[in-house]
Amino acid sequence: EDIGVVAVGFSGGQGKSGVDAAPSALIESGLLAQLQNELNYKLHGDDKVNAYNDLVPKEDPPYRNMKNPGTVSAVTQRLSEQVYSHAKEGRMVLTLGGDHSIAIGTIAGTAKAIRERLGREIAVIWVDAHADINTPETSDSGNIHGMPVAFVSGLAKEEKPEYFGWLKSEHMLNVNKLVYIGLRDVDAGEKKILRANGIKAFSMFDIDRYGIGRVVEMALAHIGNDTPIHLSFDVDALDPMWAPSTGTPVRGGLTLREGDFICESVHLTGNLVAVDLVEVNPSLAADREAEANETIRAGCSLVRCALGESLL
Ligand code: DIR
Ligand code: MN
Ligand code: MN
Ligand code: MN
Repeated sequence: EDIGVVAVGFSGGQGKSGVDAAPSALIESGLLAQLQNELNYKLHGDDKVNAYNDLVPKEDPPYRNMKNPGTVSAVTQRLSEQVYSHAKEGRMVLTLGGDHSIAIGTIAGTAKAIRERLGREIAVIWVDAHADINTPETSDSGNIHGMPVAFVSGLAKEEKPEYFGWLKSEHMLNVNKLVYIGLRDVDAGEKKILRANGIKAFSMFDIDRYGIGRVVEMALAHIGNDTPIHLSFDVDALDPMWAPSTGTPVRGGLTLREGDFICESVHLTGNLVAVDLVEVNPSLAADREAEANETIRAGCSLVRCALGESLL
């Protein structure tokens, strides 16, 4: 089986440097070699990390309260083209971030390719402590990694091509095909958006109440059988016990096993078309070496599970 690999060394969707070093850390720890040698995938695409420095404008002042809007727009547009070119060949696409703003590009790319190739809409399973569905106007931080879902679903609209106006209907995600797992830090404005649009979300409360098995079952039932699935996994969905090295850790999260279980279950559907792993930040650890390594190890585990390693 063929996989398109996109390694995105990008941190402009939020304020902390270091998340751009994640793809190389994941690759150096052996992730791609394992996919190739142990899971027998044929890898295409990036063998080194793309920093997209050529796309960074000379000046990038805030626009509609967004920080680095021109940079994030240009990088995600390029990324959407890369992901599209893999997905239209029928490859599953693995994107290693970077912060979660990059999902604007990855989802835009798969949505367009799957529309063209299969005439289908994709579903997105967004695993995260956060909903990342702020519009520029509801965001307190101005960080675009808190807004990607709003942009790819058309809830945040913008005409100017240099500020995400390049997103067209063929790139868009239908919010009925979106489901969240792991939420526990959702802004007031985001809660309004989730409610107003009837978006399906399983919080940590739901996981405690039903258990991860039933939650995943319900999430997959919501999406429907036979729907191509894009899994966007923010490592901060995991409890900081398992993934301490991330920009916005929130206590009370998923165990590593629960995270792996989500990935395994999505793999088992046979409908996975894309995986993002984002927000690993090896430089944000109190006890650097140990905590960074734990987080990288957790990220590798999630990806391997999504690609079928635990199948017997
Ligand atoms: C907050 C934090 N909701 C924001 N968001 C994220 O800045 O919009 N942290 N995504 O990872
Ligand atoms: Mn998050
Ligand atoms: Mn918050
Ligand atoms: Mn996120």
